Amino acid sequence: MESSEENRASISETLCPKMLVCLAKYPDKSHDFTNLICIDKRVAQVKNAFFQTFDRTCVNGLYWTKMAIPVVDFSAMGLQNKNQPWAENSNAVKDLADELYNACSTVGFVYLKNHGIPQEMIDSIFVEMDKFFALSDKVKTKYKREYKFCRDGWNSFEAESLNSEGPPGYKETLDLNSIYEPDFRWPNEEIPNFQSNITRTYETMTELSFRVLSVMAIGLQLKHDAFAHAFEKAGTLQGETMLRYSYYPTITDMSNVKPGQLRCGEHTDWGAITLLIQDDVGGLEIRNVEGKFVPAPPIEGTIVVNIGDMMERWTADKLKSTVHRVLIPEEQIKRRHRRSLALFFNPDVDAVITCMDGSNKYPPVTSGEWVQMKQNLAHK
Ligand SMILES: O=C(O)CCC(=O)C(=O)O
Ligand SMILES: [Fe+2]
Repeated sequence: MESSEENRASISETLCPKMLVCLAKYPDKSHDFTNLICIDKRVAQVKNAFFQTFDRTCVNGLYWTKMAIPVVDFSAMGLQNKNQPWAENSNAVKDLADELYNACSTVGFVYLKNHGIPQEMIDSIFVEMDKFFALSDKVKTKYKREYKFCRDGWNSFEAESLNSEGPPGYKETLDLNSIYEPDFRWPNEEIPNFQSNITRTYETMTELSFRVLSVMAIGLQLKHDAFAHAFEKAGTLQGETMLRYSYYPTITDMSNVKPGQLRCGEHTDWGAITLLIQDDVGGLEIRNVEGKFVPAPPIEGTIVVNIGDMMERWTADKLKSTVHRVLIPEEQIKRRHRRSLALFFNPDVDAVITCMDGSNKYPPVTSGEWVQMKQNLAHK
């Protein structure tokens, strides 16, 4: 940016505990910085940001770039207001539904802020999960996921290729699906209170997912409960919802990395919606409509929601399931371990996914058949 333009900018900076929040004001409105996010080693949080790395601008020594992924304020339906009644035709909910629809029908990814999941809960779940990944492989093997007949448990290092064409992801994961079944294998012996802590988070994320689905349904001009009936068995063997913690180990020696290997290969998610909470390391990228991968950096206090393949089918392509991946950072210093927590909020095994607009664009398929097919590809 030219220095004359730079002088017109008045940017106030407030240091948050982990993040620099930059608020840009252009008195003459010649530049709208509400859609920009600050980069340059520090990540900033700006209302409704859009990110495109190829379009970088320097203002007052800070680099700004357009965000590809909208940030939507979920307050009207956030869990912090869950005791207050809400009306599907209130203006606040309708506006939110429009914003969410716009994001999910174009980008397929959105950040939600003011979602109402307490930060302490998120922090404590990362602590609990890290305890699991710190166990020896011998102990973790007690909880191993056996693919043919089980959707729960630990996937050892490099066990999964989400991009079935490419090498396996440089990661381990812990999958929790049928957590309400009495014989669920909880590592309570090694990690006291693991079950109660994880269950509490699972239930909170599930509650938020139902709210997100309600808002999506309204945005699609459907009744708010149009999707809810298909998610009644989450947490049982008849459910397909899965909580997954991904642990991407530190990469100390690049010679251990296979050609073309990523932390998580290029893929779309298989199910309805995914709620994703990442730590502060970064590396997640999504493919934009021009086919370019653009960063989806961590933004403190937000969670990412993205559309999966089943939701795309269900809505006859109105909502978009977008390809994404997690990179291995080029710089050594960034190759420290990374973690993410995802709730794949998926319809029950026997739920039949039929195009909601009655178009028959895709033949009906059960959620169970669909997930099984995808899983077989990822774990050949
Ligand atoms: O770790 C992440 O940020 C994303 C992982 C992911 O996309 C997945 O597990 O489906
Ligand atoms: Fe994914």
